[in-house]
Amino acid sequence: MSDSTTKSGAELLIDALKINGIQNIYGLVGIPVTDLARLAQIEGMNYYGFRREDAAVNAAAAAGFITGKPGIALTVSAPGFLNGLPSLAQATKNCFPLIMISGSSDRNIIDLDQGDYEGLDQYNIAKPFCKAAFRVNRAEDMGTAVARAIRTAVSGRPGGVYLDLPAEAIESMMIDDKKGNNVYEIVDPAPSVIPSDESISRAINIIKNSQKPLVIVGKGAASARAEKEVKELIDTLNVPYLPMSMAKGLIPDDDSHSAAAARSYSLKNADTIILLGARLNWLLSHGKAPVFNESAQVIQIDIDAYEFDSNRRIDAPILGDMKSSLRKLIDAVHEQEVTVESQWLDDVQNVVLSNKEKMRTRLEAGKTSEPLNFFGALLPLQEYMNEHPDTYLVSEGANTLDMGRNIIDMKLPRHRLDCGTWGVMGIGLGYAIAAAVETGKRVIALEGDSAFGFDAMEMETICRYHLPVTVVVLNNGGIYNGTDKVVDNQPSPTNLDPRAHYEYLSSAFGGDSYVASTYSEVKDALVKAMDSNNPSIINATLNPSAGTESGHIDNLNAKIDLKKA
Ligand code: OXT
Ligand code: ADP
Ligand code: MG
Repeated sequence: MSDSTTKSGAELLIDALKINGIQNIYGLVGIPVTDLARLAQIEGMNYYGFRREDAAVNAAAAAGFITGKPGIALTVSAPGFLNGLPSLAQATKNCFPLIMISGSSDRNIIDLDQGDYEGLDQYNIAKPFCKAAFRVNRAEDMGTAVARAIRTAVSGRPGGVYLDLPAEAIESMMIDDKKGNNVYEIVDPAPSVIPSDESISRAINIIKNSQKPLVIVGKGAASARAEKEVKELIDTLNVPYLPMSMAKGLIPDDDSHSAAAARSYSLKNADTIILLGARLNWLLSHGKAPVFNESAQVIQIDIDAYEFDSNRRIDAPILGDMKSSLRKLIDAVHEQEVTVESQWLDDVQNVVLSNKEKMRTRLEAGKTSEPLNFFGALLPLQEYMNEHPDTYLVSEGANTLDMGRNIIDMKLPRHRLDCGTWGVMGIGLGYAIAAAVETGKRVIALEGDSAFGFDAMEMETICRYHLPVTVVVLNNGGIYNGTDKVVDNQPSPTNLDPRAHYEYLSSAFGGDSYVASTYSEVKDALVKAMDSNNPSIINATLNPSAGTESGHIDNLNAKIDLKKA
């Protein structure tokens, strides 16, 4: 232990996190980081212990998205580090600010490959999967390492940072002469990036000549906390917008400018696309025909110039942070009195109304559908979220994800988290835990039965901390559905057991359990579960034939003629 004039690397790490306003650590301990986690608690931080590192790192990533400060994850060396690595990569892909800290073996043993306990060259392995990796070899560098990690995670395009802590650095001591320990609060961790006047003028000229502009709002605008500016731009121009899934709620989904229910129509017919913090990746069909109009002009605001021209020509790139860029663009719209014909919004609204009417009919039929289908199971969630918009919603699965996204309206920013840019299963419970911990609000984790299986053991974590999380499992007995049959002597690759009692996983750890097989039962269970504030699982048993291959993205499957085989 240190005396009053010396400090260990561990103490300096905790001091540096605390002085920068970081309160929570999500992790899984063992050699060499157990005492580090204990010390964090003694020093007044909150430590949340998980059952697998990927869930802990996912939780930290979600904490980063929700709070705008980097979430902190802690793992042990080699296997713990490797379990956490996919989530570090995902956070980086999703542009979520995160610092994954892993204990590691000492450099001299690793470099000579002398067979240390859980020895692995983690620092070099992590590099391709994150924005930056740093290794701290001396206690006196701890403050600098934390400063660099925080600044890298949150500035520019946010992302994951890896911090490698050899055991020696954790326990090594330095004289704490206050002035020299390098632990300090970072000044302006994510500085504003103001776009150039030329880039704004270019965009304004395009909007002036446009009859049918469509704004696409992505999770970059949500990360930037630019909801006020996004709404102001859309209201001022009076144009439709399409929210990407984690941008839902930035403007309430029931806003009359929303084109979410006229997705194909608005993308195909827009003559100008204004991209706000959304990449033209697979989720937006790479900006290409037939989904997009090839001759549409594209304006793109992004903090990372790397994104411009990634998939198609960007006619007006605006490099800047979202809030500053939108402020300048909106001011220019006002100054130059730019207006857009309202006919375009009317046309989009007509398609929205017609599609919503079709959806309403399906939902109404779902109320009485037995066995239960997705519409009947999701309608109670729509109704609940309409009444309690401050509830956080985490979602994953294929049909569960796609239908839930279309059916459940969001009204508040950053309240929806889902499987993101990679479409990854296994984020659900980690994200739900972080949402509950960071906000103190109630959380629904809406899970396909396959998706739930990836991190179901975190139900114990939820129960141990008594978090107000209700997991709703839409159990159709399979990946996509439960009726696939390929050969007689084996379950199909997509089969799961439709009789599985997922709800037992809650009662096993002291939480509440519900089974529901009709609309009314799901509705009753959800109200009871949410009112109780207890951890709970609702096992909603659906018709095993409900659900289609890959949900809405079957077009991405590699198809083989199975009959020929
Ligand atoms: O305009 P048109 O006519 O086109 O209509 C559109 C909208 O206008 C309209 N709409 C509405 N109408 C009326 N009212 C309302 N409110 C409304 N809103 C919209 O509806 C249509 C469709 O709209 P949408 O959805 O916006 O448009 P579209 O074209 O679908 O959008 C395209 C996308 C790409 C933007 C969208 O689909 C999207 O965001 N998709 C995300 C897809 C995704 O990420 N999927 C997850 C991965 S799938 C697969 O990979 C899975 N795996 C493999 C695996 C993974 N992923 N990870 C790991 C670690 N290992 C393995 C597995 C194992 S999924 C999976 C498990 C699946 O089984 P589960 O049991 O968990 O789940 P179930 O499927 O439920 O059984
Ligand atoms: P979605 O999946 O919702 O379409 P993406 O994750 O593909 O969104 O895109 C998010 C984009 O937002 C990234 O290109 C990222 O660089 C950008 N971004 C992130 N934060 C900011 C910010 N503060 N200002 C501007 N752009 C941002
Ligand atoms: Mg399923």
